[in-house]
Amino acid sequence: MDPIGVLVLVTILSLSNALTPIGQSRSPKPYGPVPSLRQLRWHEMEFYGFLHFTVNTFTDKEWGYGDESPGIFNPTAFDADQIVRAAKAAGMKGLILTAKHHDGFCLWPSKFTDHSVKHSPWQNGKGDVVKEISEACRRYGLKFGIYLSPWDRNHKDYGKLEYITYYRNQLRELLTNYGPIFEVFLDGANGGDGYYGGARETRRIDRETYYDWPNTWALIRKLQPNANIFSDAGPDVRWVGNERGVAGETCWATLDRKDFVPGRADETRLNHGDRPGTDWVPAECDVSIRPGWFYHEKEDSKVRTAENLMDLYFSSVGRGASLLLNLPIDRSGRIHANDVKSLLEFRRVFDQTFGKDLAKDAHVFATDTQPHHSAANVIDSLRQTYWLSNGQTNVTEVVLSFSKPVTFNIVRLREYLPLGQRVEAFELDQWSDGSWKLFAQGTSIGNCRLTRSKPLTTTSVRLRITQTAAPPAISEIGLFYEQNVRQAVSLSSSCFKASHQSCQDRLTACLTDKTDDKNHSFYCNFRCGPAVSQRGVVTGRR
Ligand code: FUL
Ligand code: CA
Repeated sequence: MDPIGVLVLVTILSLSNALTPIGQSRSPKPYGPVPSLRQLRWHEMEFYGFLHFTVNTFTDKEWGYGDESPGIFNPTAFDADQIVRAAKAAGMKGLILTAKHHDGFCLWPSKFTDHSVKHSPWQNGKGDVVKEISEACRRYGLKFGIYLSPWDRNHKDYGKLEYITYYRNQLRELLTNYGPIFEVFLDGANGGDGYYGGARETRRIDRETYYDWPNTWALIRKLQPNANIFSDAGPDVRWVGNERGVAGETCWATLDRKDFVPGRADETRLNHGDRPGTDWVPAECDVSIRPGWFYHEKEDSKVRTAENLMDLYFSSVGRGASLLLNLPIDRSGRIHANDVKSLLEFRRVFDQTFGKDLAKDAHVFATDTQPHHSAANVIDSLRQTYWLSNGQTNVTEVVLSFSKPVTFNIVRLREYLPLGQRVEAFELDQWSDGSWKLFAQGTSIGNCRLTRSKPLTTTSVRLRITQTAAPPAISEIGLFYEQNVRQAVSLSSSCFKASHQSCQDRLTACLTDKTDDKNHSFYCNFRCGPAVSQRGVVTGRR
């Protein structure tokens, strides 16, 4: 391992209470890239929310052109507590707010522009959405993050060097005045037509050089060392390659980061990650609870159901990624009742499912272990304890046996991340009629792997690690029972049917949605269309 790797591991082992191995005499050798402490904390969050709110909420658009008057931003009953309570009730561990979307309107009274809440009638120009949401997050124990769109269709200097100074000035405000920030979300949409201070023209930028990302990342590190930086290229968290909430069936937390540039993404590679990869850059699944990111009354009947949200949880968190679920703030300045209803129902189903871990009563045996890392560590509910095999047998396996039969249909596996992502393939068997029968198999595990099967009733469950790059370090094995499992719900919205439609079908369906928004076809191409990785051209990025 290189000296930086050693330093990271030593830091992790000495600083992190939650992840410090208990009763360990010497540290086993990690495999490949390992997570930083900030990434480990992020992994533990798993499910958090996005809040989209700007002038678009009042113009009924998804992308503002940049010429909207701040005068139209006027929520009638803005209630940060209601918003944060809805997120908390759903089980979210944090919220990321669009402090500035592509239209350039700022939800906080930035010193560097007049295009902000200080020129809105809301709270007589004295309001600050960033302040109110960040403070409510702290009151309710949620972490707070920001989205600051690099693309700004309002600013006169967009495309010139001066704009980079403006962007960094704004970041400085957001990262110094609003408390601890857990994630800075750097969006990949870049350049195209816009108002640009009245020029009303198309501006193209060079995605590789224009933003000078390394220096902006350094500024974020300096101001908020614990903040995870998200972009198409990390460096801490990567885009999963789609906005449907679906990580690859195989999804490595590792990536060859040098091959990626924010705003120019190889979606397939982002979806799966790279093995063994040069850097630890796990995936985040950003997806909306409605077809759009912003609130539109016509989508009140298109809110995802609790079952659909459960499916999203399995296809994101259940594949080692995180779930960043968007909740649009409505024109009153609250989360709409329909969305709250789905969130509460999701939480009820979630708790009913994951509230009882049936593995807790097991007797656990493994083919081989290393000192201080016994097999019993996989059922103690602690991520920082793990079973470590010595890799001296051909088949590495661990068996959970029960004195009375258990019935389950979900298995949850977790690797001990500070030792790197080691397992490459596994199989699960149940003891049935006097022999082992295979019921699930998979590849990457990482932070979390969920397998769903038909209900099984058995006295023994066996995990076999069939391919691994180093002796496996498994921190948790859980067994759960999900009642009333339904088929994945398909919603009426064209853009949600993504997973079982071809890109072209999705695009056609999206375009035939009736709307008076002149940007709609542009937006459909962006959300549903094929990827076009042409530098500086915005259409069809995702
Ligand atoms: C995209 C944006 O263009 C959407 O409007 C939304 O903010 C989504 C999270 O990211 O790139
Ligand atoms: Ca454990």
